[in-house]
Amino acid sequence: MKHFLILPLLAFVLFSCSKRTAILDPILNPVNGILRDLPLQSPKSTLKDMPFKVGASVSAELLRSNPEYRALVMKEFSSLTAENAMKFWALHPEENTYNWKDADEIVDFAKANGKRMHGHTLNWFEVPGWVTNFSGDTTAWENLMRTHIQTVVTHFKGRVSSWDVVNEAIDENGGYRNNIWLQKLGISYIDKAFQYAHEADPNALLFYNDYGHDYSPIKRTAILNLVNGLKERGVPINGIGLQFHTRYNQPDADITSAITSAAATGLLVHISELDMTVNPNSDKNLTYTATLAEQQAAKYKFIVKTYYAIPKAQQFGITTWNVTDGDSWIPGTYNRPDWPLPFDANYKRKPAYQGILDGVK
Ligand code: 9MR
Repeated sequence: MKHFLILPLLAFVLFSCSKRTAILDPILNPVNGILRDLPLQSPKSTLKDMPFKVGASVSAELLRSNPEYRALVMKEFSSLTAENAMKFWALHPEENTYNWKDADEIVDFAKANGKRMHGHTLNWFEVPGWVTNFSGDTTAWENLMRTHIQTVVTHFKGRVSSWDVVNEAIDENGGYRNNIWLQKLGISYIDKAFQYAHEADPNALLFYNDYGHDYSPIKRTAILNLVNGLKERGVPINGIGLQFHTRYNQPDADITSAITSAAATGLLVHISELDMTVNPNSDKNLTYTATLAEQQAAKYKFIVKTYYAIPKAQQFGITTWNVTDGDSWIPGTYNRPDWPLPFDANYKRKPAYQGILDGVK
């Protein structure tokens, strides 16, 4: 009789030990060493339960083909941005061809799962070849820009509630970025892009989105001057997107300056593309230690805490750029190992995840 009891007990003890070892022993984790799935603060709390929207940029292809990715996105986030599917080259690859498939799939997914959908982006320097090769006078260029913006905004009207209208119009020295729109239309292209978007959907919230607030005071000042000028001229702008492709060792004071100065515009503030390199020097042999992961978590926490201190009415939300370390754009773009996000490549929560939750404690 006794061994009927002992066997299950033994199995349970062995099972518990093996789980514990797997969690604590970095060598047994096949992917990134120290990563582990954190227990949640309470069984039900996820990023969806934060006091403001928490989103991620997503890929249509991964949502379609990867059930774990899809389940994680469903479970954790309350807002989505298309990583690439709404870019000019994705939606409008030829002059008379629009390709809505990927973007519509993401928007349908967001709607079916009760998530806010943020649009990215109506105007950017990255354009398809047909735009680069387009020839025409100022009116023809205005028409091209208006047609694109209004066709896209109209297509998603009522389904996409906010847009990054103009993306990255300021260069590293604080001047206007020398892109095709500046060359063909002059600086008024920025005002016009907002006006065209507003005409097509007066209910959509319109954002100016850029990077560098956290590490470049010159760029930050130029961006704030730009958005304050838009406001003063009565251009329909509702918010400012701080991309925040930041670093685990960016000084706290820089982060505070970036967030509080954006809030001082009175606009909605969206931390729109948050990720955090732990390998800013591109060390090809770097490993992700527990210390590095904890430092990263502390910086995530500081960002969230600082954001949570701005007026509630301006808290549009925080969006991470990509979902996990496995789909981050950073390792491929910079050809280096990196672990920038709150989830590891196995879809498990990292210390950075807990850092985000702790930021609003
Ligand atoms: O993550 C995006 C990557 O997959 C694309 O190849 C790249 C070029 O379109 O854009 C990346 O996203 C960028 C975003 O659209 C604007 N801010 C910087 C982001 C990272 O480069």
